[in-house]
Amino acid sequence: MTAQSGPLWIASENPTTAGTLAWVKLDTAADYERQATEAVESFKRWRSIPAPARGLVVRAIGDAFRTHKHDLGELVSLEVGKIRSEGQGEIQEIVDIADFAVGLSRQLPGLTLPSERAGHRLIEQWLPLGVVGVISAFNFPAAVWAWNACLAAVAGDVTLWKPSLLAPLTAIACNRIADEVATSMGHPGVFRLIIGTDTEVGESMIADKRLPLISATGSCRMGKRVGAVVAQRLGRSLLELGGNNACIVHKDADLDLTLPAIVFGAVGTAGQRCTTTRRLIIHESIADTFVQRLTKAYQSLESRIGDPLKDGTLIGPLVNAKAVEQFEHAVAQAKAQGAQILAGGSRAERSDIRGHFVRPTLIKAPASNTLPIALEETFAPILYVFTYRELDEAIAMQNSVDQGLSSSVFTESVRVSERFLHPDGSGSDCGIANVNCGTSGAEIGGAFGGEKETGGGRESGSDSWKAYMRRQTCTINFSGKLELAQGIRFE
Ligand code: UN1
Repeated sequence: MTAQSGPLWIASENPTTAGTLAWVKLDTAADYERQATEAVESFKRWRSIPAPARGLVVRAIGDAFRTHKHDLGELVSLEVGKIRSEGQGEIQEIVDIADFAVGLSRQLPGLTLPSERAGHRLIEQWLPLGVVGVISAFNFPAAVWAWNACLAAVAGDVTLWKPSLLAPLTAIACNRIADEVATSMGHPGVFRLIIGTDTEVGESMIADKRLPLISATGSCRMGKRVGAVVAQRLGRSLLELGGNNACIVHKDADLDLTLPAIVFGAVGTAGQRCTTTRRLIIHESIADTFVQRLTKAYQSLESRIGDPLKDGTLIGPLVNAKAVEQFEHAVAQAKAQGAQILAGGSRAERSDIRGHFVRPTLIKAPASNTLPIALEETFAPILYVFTYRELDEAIAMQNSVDQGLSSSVFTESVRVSERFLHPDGSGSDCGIANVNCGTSGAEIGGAFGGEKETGGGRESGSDSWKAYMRRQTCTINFSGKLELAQGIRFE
């Protein structure tokens, strides 16, 4: 960040080259104030548009993202270092959630409940909520905004988006597309962007009573601050925070399927997804052979580190120099705590690469299974390996971290899988629990989020839309006389 004369500017860096892509002017607290005031007025107009008509606007936005998928995907690759197919996948996730929201716009349901009083109707209706503040992280610089913005738009809300300062160009491009489509259809101001620091803009936003909902994605530390400030004003927050996700591999697992699932989960997006697989908990009887295969796979990945936009690359850079330092810190801690580095463990140093690259890293925990660093979420491609004897022990290990986002078990046994998903809640304690597929790469159709320090929020599919609306319970008396509930007489 630099203070040139006048406003503050930030550089958007290309993590592949460590060079600057562009300079972006930061918004100030005064800019925030203006945006928030205008947003409230935009909301009053937008909420009066019928939901199916709002859905038509979101449909056109989805089409625009279909049209620009290639270019936007490349921009994501340039700005945060995702490999080409993952950059494209990110924009596909926008198209998917737009489609979902369009369908929803014609079926936002209410409820009719039986009244205890004759001649009365008891219903619930869902109403637009207001201006939604969206705080997003660098690792899904477009899709997570769209999860919020598309649902908010069909719900009748206006979105005020504060993106990560590590990915401002992606945010400018995406918001401009949505805003231009909506404006061309007669609805300016529904999609808003504010690019600023946490202190200048973030703090104003989370303390602002005009924003009934703050939806924030990022670190647990950030979420605790957002949650506390929003709770202080009795606002609503939707938090999607860190994960420390594990795969349990049972002795009867189909290892040919398990291996690529774990490799993608652990090293995909260079280990920078909230859903990245960070811990492998494997049955001791198969641990040696499987870990050998995994080590080989990790070694073969070394030649696939490089420019994310080049064909054949599987591992792009970490987002910045600080992320590389955190990676190195975690590896040093693991060594000091008695773990063994099986693959990787250092920066990727090759004459043809200059940016923030590290080697995919496999670390075996000491025989005691005690490895404090593995309880922390390090946003890097580090997979810690633990072993177990009894399934209950594995489930307890998987649940032993502060976060509760995603989890999975690999098994051919219905008993094992049902134990993991037990309806009494004694299995996985995460918001996402999969069988025979990895911890990352969720579809938009399900609710996305997790428990404990992951924050408890749910975004994207299923009934997550409810967070963006307010519920109203209505009792309508058509009996012609007044009757009180609970049989109360007041004469
Ligand atoms: C995130 O890392 O914040 O399930 C979101 C996944 C993606 C979304 C991840 N669809 O890995």
